Amino acid sequence: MKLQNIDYSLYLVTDRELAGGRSTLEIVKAAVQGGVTCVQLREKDCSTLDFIEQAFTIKDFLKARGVPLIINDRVDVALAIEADGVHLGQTDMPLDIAKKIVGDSMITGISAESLEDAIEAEKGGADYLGVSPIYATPTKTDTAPPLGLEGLRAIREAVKLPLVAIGGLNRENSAAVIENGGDGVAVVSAIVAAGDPAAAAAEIKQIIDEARRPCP
Ligand code: TZP
Ligand code: MG
Repeated sequence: MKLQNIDYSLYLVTDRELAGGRSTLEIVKAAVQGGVTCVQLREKDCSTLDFIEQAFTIKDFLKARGVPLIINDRVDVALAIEADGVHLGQTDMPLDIAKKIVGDSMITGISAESLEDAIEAEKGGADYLGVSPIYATPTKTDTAPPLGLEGLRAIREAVKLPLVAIGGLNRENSAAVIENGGDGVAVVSAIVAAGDPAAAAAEIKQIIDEARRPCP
């Protein structure tokens, strides 16, 4: 059965290229210590064997701490390791086919690059949306045009699903994401490339938590 009530507040997306020689497990451990609430394992250039072995190791670490693990792109890898979820972009496996394959065993997240994508993914039964990108980012350059906070707000008004914003997010702009309808902030470089990923995660987490608190 898929997990319910996932806390998407601070959603780490891994990237081994930006880790400065540190292992993905090391980054994940530090990020979770800092307060990351959800982890997506994103591997673009490794063998299937490497992906699966790494995913099992990271799953063991996260499971013991109650932090969900979501696999990027690869429905087969997500099933193989019994991940908590799979995340699919607009040119990955279509949602209806992925749902046929994974059934009710895991959550499915969809990258929405437009209002239309968001509405369609909600209709199709996605569990959450990655709203992408909010800002242009050197971490991923083959993106749709940035949606900005206006685009995030428009999607917030149109769909009920949890919205996890991604693209150029960091301690400077995470509060604005929450204030404009985001349920979570997804981050690659602001944590993975940080000298102290635990401290970077803790700082962004605190900013998110404070942005949620009602004004006194
Ligand atoms: N999808 C849309 S933008 C992006 C992904 C995976 C990369 C975000 O990276 P960063 O370093 O947090 O801007
Ligand atoms: Mg993808």
